[in-house]
Amino acid sequence: MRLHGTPLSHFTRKIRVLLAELGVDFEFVRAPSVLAKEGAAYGDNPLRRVPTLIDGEVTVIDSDHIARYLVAAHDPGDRLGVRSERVEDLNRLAVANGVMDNEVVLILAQRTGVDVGGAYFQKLRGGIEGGLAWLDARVTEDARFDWGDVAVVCMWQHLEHYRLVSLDPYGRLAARVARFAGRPSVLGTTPEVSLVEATTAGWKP
Ligand SMILES: N[C@@H](CCC(=O)N[C@@H](CS)C(=O)NCC(=O)O)C(=O)O
Repeated sequence: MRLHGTPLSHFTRKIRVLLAELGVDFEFVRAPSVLAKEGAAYGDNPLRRVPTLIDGEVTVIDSDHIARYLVAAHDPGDRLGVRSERVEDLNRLAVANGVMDNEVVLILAQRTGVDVGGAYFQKLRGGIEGGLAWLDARVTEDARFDWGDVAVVCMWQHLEHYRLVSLDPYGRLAARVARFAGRPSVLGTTPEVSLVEATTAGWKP
């Protein structure tokens, strides 16, 4: 099984964390960048995004769909609640994913020399802050590490890495992330660890 992604991709990291939690081996195929023009760089995802999972003849795109595919094959009991249909879980996932989407647009715009001071980019930043406040207000004391936590941890540590917005106002969310930060699946996939691993494996951005 091959997972196409980049070392710092937060959407790809959701799947790396899930695979580690499920104890499933895979080959991590690192794309040089998410600005490559050819679909081949993305495991033939026509949208030119990662992650893409290739399992024999099967190709799965989109992190949440990949997660569902993996759970169906490897974790019928769905211990992380990947397939939850509770509205609270769906909304939490949508907001964490949406924050990550906004980050991607801002980072790629900046990286390609676009002026990110305009109204649209300000709105995206507002969406990140609004999303973080929304998530912060809904943090629970639930001890279980679930699929929403996977998304939130990947979102949060990516924001910490890129420092797009101040994270100071979101103390409850920070505490929720800290609660799970020591799990091997999380520790082994942080942006910092991922960059070292990738460089050691000969990856060049
Ligand atoms: N909804 C997709 C989003 C994937 C996504 O946006 N991935 C980023 C990397 S973290 C990407 O490849 N961006 C390239 C682009 O948007 O052009 C998923 O959950 O897999």
